[in-house]
Amino acid sequence: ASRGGSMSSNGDDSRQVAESFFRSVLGQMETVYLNRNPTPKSVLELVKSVDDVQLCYDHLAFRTFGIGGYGIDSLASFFLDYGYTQMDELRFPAKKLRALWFAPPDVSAIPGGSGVNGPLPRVFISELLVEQMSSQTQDVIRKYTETWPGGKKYAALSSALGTLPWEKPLSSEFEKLARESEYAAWTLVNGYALNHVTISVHRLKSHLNKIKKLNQFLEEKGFKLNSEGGVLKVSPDGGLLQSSTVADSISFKFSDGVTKSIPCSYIEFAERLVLPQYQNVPETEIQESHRRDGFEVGNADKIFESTNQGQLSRRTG
Ligand code: OOG
Ligand code: NI
Repeated sequence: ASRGGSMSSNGDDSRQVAESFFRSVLGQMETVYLNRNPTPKSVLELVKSVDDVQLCYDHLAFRTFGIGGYGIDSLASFFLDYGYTQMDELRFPAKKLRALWFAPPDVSAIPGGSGVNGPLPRVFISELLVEQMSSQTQDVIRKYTETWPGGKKYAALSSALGTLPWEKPLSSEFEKLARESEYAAWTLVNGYALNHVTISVHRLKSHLNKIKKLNQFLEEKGFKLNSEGGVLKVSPDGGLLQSSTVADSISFKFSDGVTKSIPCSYIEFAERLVLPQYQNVPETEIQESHRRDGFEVGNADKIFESTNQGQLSRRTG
C-alpha cells in the first residue's frame, strides 16, 4: 500500500529534511553565541543596518581538547554526516595546536537567506595537542574529559545547547591552564561553544565590502579590533584578508563558588580576493569558487589571540 504523496521519503524530501535540521542546529549555536556576546550581536546589527540585502558567513569556528575522543573529530562528525568535506590541516607548533577546515556541500542558500540561512559556511575546528602540555595541565584536562564519556559523543548538541559537556572547573584550575595555554583555559570554560562566526566581507553589497573600509567603520563606532601583528591579517599570496574583534568577557561561576570574568567569543571578518587566473571574469559573473579559498597559518596564529588577556586588557586607540 502507498504511504501517500507528499509524505513519501524520496531523495528530495530527505535532503530537505536534513538541510532544515542542519540549519536549525547552526541557528541554535548562533543563538547561544549572540546571547552571550554583545559585541558580535551589535556588529552584526550594525553591518545589517548598512547592508540590508544578505549577510553571508564565511566560516564558523570551534575549539576542542585533542584527547580521548574530544578533539576535532568529536565535532567534525556532525558536519561530515551532513556532507561537509575535510580539507587542509594547519599546524601551530608554538601554540601546540592543530586545526582542520571543512568545505560545505553544494547546497544553495535559502532564497534571500542571511547568516545560517545563506550559503553554507566553511567550518574551522582546532584542537589542543594535550599530550604536549605539562603534566599538571594534562591532569586537569583529563579530569574533566574522563568523567563522563557522553561529552565527546554529543559535541554538536553541547554546542547548540550552550551547555558544557563536563563539570564546571575550580577557579584555580582555570588559572593554572591560563598560565600555560590561554586556548586550554578558554576551552575548559567554553567547551564546544561557537568561538566565532566570520562575516564574508566581499559578499556585502555596500562600501563595507572592502575589509579596510569595514575595519575603519567599526573602529570609528568604537569597536576594539585585535591588533596582534596589525589589525589586518594578509596571507602571503595576498588573497585572504582577515580581521577580528577582541572577545567579550562574561562572568563565570566556578565550582568553588568563585566568580570571575572569563573570555568568551569574538566576531571575525574575511575578504577573499579573486584568484589571478580569474582576473578577466566579469565582476557580475564572479562566484565564490573564483576566490582565494581555505585558511592561512600566519593569519590564524594571530586571530587565535582574539581571546587572549593581552588583547582583552588593551585599551582602544
Ligand atoms: C581560531 C583562529 C583562527 C581563522 O579564520 O584563521 C581563525 C580560533 O580562535 O579558535 O579563526
Ligand atoms: Ni576564523
